[in-house]
Amino acid sequence: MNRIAESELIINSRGAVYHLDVRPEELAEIIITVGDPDRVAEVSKHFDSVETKRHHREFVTHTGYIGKKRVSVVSTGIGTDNIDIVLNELDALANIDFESRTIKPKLTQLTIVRVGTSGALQADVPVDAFVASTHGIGVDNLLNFYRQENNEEELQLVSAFVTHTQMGSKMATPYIASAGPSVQKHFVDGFHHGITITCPGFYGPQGRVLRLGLTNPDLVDQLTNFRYGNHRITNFEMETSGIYGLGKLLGHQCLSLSAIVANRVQKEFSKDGAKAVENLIVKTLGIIGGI
Ligand code: R1P
Ligand code: URA
Repeated sequence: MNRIAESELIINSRGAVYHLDVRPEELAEIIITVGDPDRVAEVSKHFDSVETKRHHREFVTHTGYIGKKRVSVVSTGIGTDNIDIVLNELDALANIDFESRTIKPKLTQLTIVRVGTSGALQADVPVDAFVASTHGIGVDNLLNFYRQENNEEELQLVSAFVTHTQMGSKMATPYIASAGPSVQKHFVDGFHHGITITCPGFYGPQGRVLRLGLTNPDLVDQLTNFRYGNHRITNFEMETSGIYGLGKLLGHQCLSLSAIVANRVQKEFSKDGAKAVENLIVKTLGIIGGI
């Protein structure tokens, strides 16, 4: 069995993984990820009990129980560079033996549900609504560093996206990954469903103009108008494609949920984004508690 070197998997003096500062026994198999570190407590305040609280950099982790179900909530910070760290360290906690530094013979499949905020790209996906992402198309480059595995529909969809947007020559090659079907099937009622575009920034990469000109001023319109069969793009954010891409390659079931705080077509922003996020947290925990 190959031993993973100290430089590749970094374990601190507490026996915890480097960035998250979490030990294997401190992580549950159902994990909610949130971007904002302050949102971790907004989730765990609904737990029946909390057994572990860890905090290192932007990575806050609370593990506790909803009824008999053990759940962790972990903050990722913003962006897929952080998702590379969080997904790899969550998987290491579950699937690498920290004593022998070898991959466990029997792998554990984690359920990972992102509860985040997002900007809608369709007029009929209003502020304060919820989106469950069927796919993440990443224009952020992360998955291009990994050997990807896609089915035929995913390849055709991302190819249609590249043809439609002409992204890929000057920008990173767009990649695609899908939601985990066994978790996705529980999040139907009360959610809009569609493709999420994951960007490497909030302003230019999401077509926002403050003081700088953009290479593609028509980006928002192009994404709004994209169709592939019944698929359309519902929203923009900054983590989904990384979670779906790495989660799939590592064998986990992932779903990205968003509270819509901005509508880029209607040019509106939620009057109470915190309330929309709270509503999504309560709805998500209710569903997870009942799975
Ligand atoms: C940008 O404001 C951040 O909000 C969204 C984006 O994905 C990005 O992380 O998600 P969170 O509210 O979960 O951070
Ligand atoms: N998060 C994003 O990344 N974009 C938005 O427009 C709103 C939240």
